[in-house]
Amino acid sequence: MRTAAIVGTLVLFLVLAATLPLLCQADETTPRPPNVIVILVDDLGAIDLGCQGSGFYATPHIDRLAAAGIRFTAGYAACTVCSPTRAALMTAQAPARLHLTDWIAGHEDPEARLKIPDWQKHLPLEAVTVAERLSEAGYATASIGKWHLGGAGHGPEQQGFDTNLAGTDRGQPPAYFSPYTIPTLADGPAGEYLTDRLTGEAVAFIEANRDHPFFLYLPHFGVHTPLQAKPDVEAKYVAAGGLPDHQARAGKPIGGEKGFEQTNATYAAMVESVDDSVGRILDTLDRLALRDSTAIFFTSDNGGLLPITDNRPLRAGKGSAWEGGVRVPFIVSWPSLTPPGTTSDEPVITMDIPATILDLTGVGSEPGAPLDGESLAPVFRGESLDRHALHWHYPHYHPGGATPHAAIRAADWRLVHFYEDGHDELYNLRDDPGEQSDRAAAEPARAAGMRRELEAWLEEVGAQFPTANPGR
Ligand SMILES: [Ca+2]
Repeated sequence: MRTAAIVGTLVLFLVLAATLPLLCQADETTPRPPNVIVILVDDLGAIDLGCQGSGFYATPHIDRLAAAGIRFTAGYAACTVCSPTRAALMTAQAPARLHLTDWIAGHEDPEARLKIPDWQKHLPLEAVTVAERLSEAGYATASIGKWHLGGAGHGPEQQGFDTNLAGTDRGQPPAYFSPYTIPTLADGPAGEYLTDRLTGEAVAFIEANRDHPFFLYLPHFGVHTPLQAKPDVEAKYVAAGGLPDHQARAGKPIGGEKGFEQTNATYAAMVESVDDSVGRILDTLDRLALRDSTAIFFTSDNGGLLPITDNRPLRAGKGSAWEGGVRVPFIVSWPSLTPPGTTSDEPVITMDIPATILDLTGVGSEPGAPLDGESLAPVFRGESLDRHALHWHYPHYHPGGATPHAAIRAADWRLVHFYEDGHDELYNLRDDPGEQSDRAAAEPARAAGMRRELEAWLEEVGAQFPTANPGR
């Protein structure tokens, strides 16, 4: 008891010692540390925003956010499915390094040609998250929305978040209208809409911490299935020529102004509700005079799901080996650092978000922990990153048809290696963003070089590989 009290006092002292220098910055001599907001939309496709080229979905508030900062035109998710990208966002480490390489709980096919590795089905408690680093530095932290990195005992509360609302091991909500029956979120009034509710909780968290540095992680369930939208919003898109979800799949696509077949009015309304959320967050920051002291990151965890949305000109969508599976919107607004209204074609990836946060808040990463992301600070200054390539590794089968593969992007080139038969495909994304013309045979030296670079990276991060399936 006495020992516990002494230890407790010591811990309290250490926490205060670690926290005070940061909190003391809140006086008149130094600006307080920036607040950080990360808005992660689930399954939002690369072309699903007005500022990204959608002619059908209306996203004025996200477009406003982009106009206030940098929009990356070659933004990538760390994986083609949910959980690995979320793990990468929390840790700044690649899914291949974490061995968390598929959506939890994943998909097994005993008849498949290859046997998938014994992968990690929750984010290990030893992993040091950006929330833990910020929390140790004195930030108030909240995760409001989808977690999908493990259940009880492996939730946001165990990974540095003071508050967890709606986060569970589940990858989608049972329902978008209350009663939600999400164990970590009290139901609201009947008919309340989940995206609005999470936004309200986020606004309340910002208001409660207006005088204290905060980290708000807002991983919306929208726009993941089940497709359920507010009827009045959906009606607007029906009036604009779209079709409700139950009709859209069988209906004739109308095509947007750029020929995109984004016609699902239910999905469009779900996107608009997320856009409304961003608008309310921005309005709250303006109202509390916090906009200039708050950094905002906006992205998606994987590409858009076909045929609900359309990722063209990119090939395919969520769960695939192609650009449509991993290209996502990627926007950063860090007042005083990101020049307003700019775009960058620097290829960037999920892990860059925590790396940037840890760098620019001054908090820093856990000593000794490998970082697979880069701080985007040089890009904010108009420079390029000193990085040769981005990498992906998916040693799994996806119900949508993808087979185990890995990929690398260097400059304009992207090589995809398929584990079943060992063949490579090579695409020049500048000439061929839709990955229609495989150049592997025409450029064997380039393909071999990129393959070697990919293999070296997989070895460096300790990736797990699929093996021959003895049961087949
Ligand atoms: Ca997802």
